[in-house]
Amino acid sequence: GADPRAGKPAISPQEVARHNTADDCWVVIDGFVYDVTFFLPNHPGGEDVIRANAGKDVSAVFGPLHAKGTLEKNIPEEYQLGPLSKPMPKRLVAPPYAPGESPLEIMEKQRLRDNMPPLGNVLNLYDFERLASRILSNQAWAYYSSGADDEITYRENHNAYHRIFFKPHILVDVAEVDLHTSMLGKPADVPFYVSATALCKLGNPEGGEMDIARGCGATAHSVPQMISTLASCSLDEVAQAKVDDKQQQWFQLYVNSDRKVTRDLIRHAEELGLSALFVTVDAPSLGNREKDQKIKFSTKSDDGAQVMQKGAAASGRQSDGASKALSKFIDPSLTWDDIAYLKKFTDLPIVIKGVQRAEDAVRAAQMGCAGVVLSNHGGRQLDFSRAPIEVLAETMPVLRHHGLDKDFDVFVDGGIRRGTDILKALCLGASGVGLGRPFLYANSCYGKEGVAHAIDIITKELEMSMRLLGVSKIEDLNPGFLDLTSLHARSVNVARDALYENSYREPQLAKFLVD
Ligand code: 173
Repeated sequence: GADPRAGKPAISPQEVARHNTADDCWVVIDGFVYDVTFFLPNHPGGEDVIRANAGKDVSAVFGPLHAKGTLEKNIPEEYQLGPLSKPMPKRLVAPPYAPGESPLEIMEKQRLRDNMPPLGNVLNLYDFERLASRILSNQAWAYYSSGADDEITYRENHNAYHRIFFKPHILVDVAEVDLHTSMLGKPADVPFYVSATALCKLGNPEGGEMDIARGCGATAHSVPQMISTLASCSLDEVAQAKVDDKQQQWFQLYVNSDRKVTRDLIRHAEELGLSALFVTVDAPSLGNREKDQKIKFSTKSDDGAQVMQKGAAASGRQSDGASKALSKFIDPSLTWDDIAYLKKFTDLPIVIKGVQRAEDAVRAAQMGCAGVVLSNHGGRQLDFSRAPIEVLAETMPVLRHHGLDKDFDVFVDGGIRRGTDILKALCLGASGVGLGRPFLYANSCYGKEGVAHAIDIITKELEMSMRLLGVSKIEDLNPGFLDLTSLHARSVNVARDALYENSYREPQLAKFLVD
């Protein structure tokens, strides 16, 4: 239909600037003026952030946290006032949200961004992570990197891979190594996918999730992309960013307390050709991520000293932050009955994401789900959840015992950084593995080229490791290639993983104002 906003008269910056109070609050977003006065109490992220920017151009604050179409959906037409006649003066343009960062630090990050090493110098996934830790805004780094509580599970997810060793076969013809497999009944070039992560625009404000779609289709191997319910690009934008038709996109679903919203979302995903529904079940409430919370109420003075912000933020009211605000719609009363309902509602294959014990995988298989993701949400939900690779070793024999391992895909995600990690999961019976953060970091540092390079890195690592293991086809992998003696011995000593540990940032303790 016609754009209802077309033909509205232009509004001057001076006019916008006059409406700068909580009772009369206008803002500019991407060259258009909105009256958001009525909307203030309904803003999921709280009133304060809008009120603090009344009468200003807030595009840089708004952009990374809201998908396209958010305004049209939430602001009635009569409050979409009209185009801005000319740019707002600089003092009335809100800078990107940068808690805890001095102007000097922001400049330094920009300098680093302008001087990124050539992609050829990025040898492994840790390199992306290391670079990202230097150039991301404090907000993005805190949000992306954080795990729950003491981040024991976050680290255990990766460390558990250290407790598995290989038993290679020798003198096998590995001249050709074939990574082709199938996932959810469709052919797949490689046995891994980009897992869903919210808010990709925090790290890549221009490309967001669209650059992940572009990168996933840019290499010789097409890689499936799981798109988050909380993507910072709209589903349409990410679907349109696909490079070719054989590229798979899946939808990660958070079930909304308002089931109509969820039904509409699923229909929309179907219309856009998304080919599977991953229902996340491990986040009835958002985990306790303290790095993420801390950043919301800390700020740094120019000399670099951490100080607590005074006023509303220091009261702790805002310390929930954007992710907590965005998660309020997730239905904590979700049960297996809802899964049965979703199964009836859609013909898309349904995969339960966030399974942490064998019985639940069995139950998902018995009720006709297409698969499960053994996952603890990248260590961001329940701390002391077990590592997915350990859960996989427990689950596959149980599924086989019940005869439920055929036509049922078991995926794992969390802590995967190397081709050997993937290989271990495949040997244990995984149909494929998901990587989240590594792609966030690659996308944040280099956009779609970074995503494509990350895919190349993992693909090459996997291919080489298979060759050295003495296997030429995915289907020939089995647990017989693994020494699992230490898998459950969580305190076993193995060689220090310097690359991993060097890119791991320790959380900070509370500081006094005078520190
Ligand atoms: O892990 C997350 O951060 C996540 O899943 C989420 C959930 C709700 C809002 C934002 C992010």
